This record gives sequence, C-alpha cells and structure tokens, in this order.
Amino acid sequence: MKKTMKMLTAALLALACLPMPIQAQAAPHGWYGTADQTAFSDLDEVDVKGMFDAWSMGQSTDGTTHVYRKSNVSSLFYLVRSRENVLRFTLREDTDAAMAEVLEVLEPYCPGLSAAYDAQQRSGTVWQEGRAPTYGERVGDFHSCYQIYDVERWVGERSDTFDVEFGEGYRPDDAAADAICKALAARGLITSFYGWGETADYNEICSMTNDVLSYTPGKLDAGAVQAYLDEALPGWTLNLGGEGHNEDHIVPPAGTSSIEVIEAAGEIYEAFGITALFLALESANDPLQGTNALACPGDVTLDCEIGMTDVVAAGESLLGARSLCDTEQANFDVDGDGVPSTTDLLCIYKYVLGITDTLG
Ligand SMILES: [Ca+2]
Ligand SMILES: [Ca+2]
Repeated sequence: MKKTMKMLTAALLALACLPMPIQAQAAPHGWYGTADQTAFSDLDEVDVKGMFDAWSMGQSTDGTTHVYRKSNVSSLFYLVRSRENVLRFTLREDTDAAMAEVLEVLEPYCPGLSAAYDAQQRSGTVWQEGRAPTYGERVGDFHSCYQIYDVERWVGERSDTFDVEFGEGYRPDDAAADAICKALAARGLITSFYGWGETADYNEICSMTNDVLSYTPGKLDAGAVQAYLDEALPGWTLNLGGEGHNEDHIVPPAGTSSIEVIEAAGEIYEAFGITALFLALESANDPLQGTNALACPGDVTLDCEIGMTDVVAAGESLLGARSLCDTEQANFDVDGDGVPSTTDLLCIYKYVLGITDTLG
C-alpha cells in the first residue's frame, strides 16, 4: 500500500508541475481554492470509506478528505481536503507598512516570522531549528515550522491575499485564529479572513482507466478479492494483467455508473486496505468561497465591532465620499436586498442607538 501511495503522490506531484491549464487560471488562487465543504454542498458527496485520507495533496497534511461528484453527467470528482493548519487574509492596503503591522500581530503566534519575511519574495519561512531546507521543502513540500506567503507567488503572480501555514506541531490553538482575526481587523488591516479549515485543497480526479478500477500489480490477492466481489459486488470481475502489465483491473458490469465505480473502490479499500489508482487533473475551475470571518451585518468598517463609526462610514459611502470593498458593502446591506441604501443606514443607526436590538 505504501508503494501505491507513493505512486499516487508521485503522479500528483508530476501533474502539479505541469503548466497550469488555461481554464485553471479562473480558479481563485490557482492550486488552492478559497473554499470549505459548504462550497461543494450542492454536489453529491461520495462515501469512499476514507480511501484518500492518506493521500498527500500538496502542502497540507491535516484535515479530512471529502469526495464530491462534479456533475450528474461527469466521470470527474472533486477531492477536497480542508486545511486545518492554514489562515488566510486579504490586505486592505498592500503596502510594506501594512505587512509590517500584520507581522507584528502574528509574531506572538509565529516567533521569528517578522524577521524571516522577505518583501521582495512576498513570503517568509521559519524553519525547524538548526535545519536547512531540503530540496522538496524549497519547492513547496512543507515541513518548516510556519510560513507566510502571497497565495499567487507559486504561479509567479502577485495578489493581496496571504496564507499563514503551520507545520505539524506548530499550529496555535483554535482560539488563536479568532484573536488574530480580531487584532488585524481592529487595526483596519484586512478585508477578509478565513480561519482554520475555511480554505481547502481541491483537485479534480478521475479513475486511471475509464470506469474500470486499476491497481498496482501484485497488490490484489486474487482468490480473496474474487470471493469478495462474488459476495459484495456480483457481476464485477477481476482481471489480473499478469507479468509485464502495468495494472491489474477490477471490471464492473456494463452500464455501471462512475459514482458506483468510485464507491466500489471505497468498499474494496475498506475490505483490503488497497487504494485504486486515480489521476489528479487540475484545480477546480469555479470560484469558490468559504466563510469570511469579517462577514458581519452592520460592521461596515470591518473592525469586528458595530458602532457609530459604522454609521459614519455607511453615510460617507452613500455620499460618495468613501469607497467600500465587497465585504464592507455586504455588511452595510443589512436588509439583504443586495443594495446598500439609506434604509440599511437607518437600521444600523437605530441598532447603535439601542432603539432596536436586531439589524435588518
Ligand atoms: Ca465596525
Ligand atoms: Ca439594502
């Protein structure tokens, strides 16, 4: 099984090094999407019995893997793993001064990160003490203590969104994300913040051979597997490739759907601990959003508090004296009709004065 995993990982890494296909440019942050499981909630989740949990997907090593069918007619699936060790934020103003303040806020949770940050590279890494990075680490196979980076730097671009990623054993506790978010917001430094598990790695995957399960030769115990198929999956047959063949196959009866095939792979994994071979294609194409911790009706200034400054900011924006980012506009629109208006302003004003105890 270990070798199979290696093959899978090697295949994934090889594909990861291919030039990003055109359509993947539309993904919000290249290889990594700003997503959590809710972003896939309108898709069918497939139970594969944890078959991919040990599959390394790039940098994140934590989190549970979920598999979703891309559409009713597609044989592609999304493999999604929430990143429990990563925080993501968007700078309000992308300046060196703002980043210096961000690093000051992070410093108690990531000692040494301020000094390690390179403004040219738009990243900084604190390595485990006394250890130089390996080649794998330099190209992104992450085992350092913690690092911060512009999420577009992997594809040679620049953005105003950064990830702070923690290696195993270095992640601060759950409350730290909230504290960091509030501290950054109170200083007016950010316009979005995604906490633990609010971003996810996601890849499109498909079976190695269309609608047939493929396995590394020599891994399947023919007698036991055939007996299992006869019992649990009648009509499925075992087709061992024999010496010199690249793969062994488990072949479903004609008309079996892609979803039934991947579910069967999960059942076979559960029974024998052997993972079928799948190909990882590319990152998802659709823009996906997780939960922005700064999304809070009434908080127009994004400082995690609702007060008179929000009323003033809302008023200024209606007069054209202040422009609002997307999160600020959404927070202003407390009645949720899609338009920030004087009605919303009045709602926030009454709430701040204590005339009403709800917004909207
Ligand atoms: Ca506020
Ligand atoms: Ca409104």
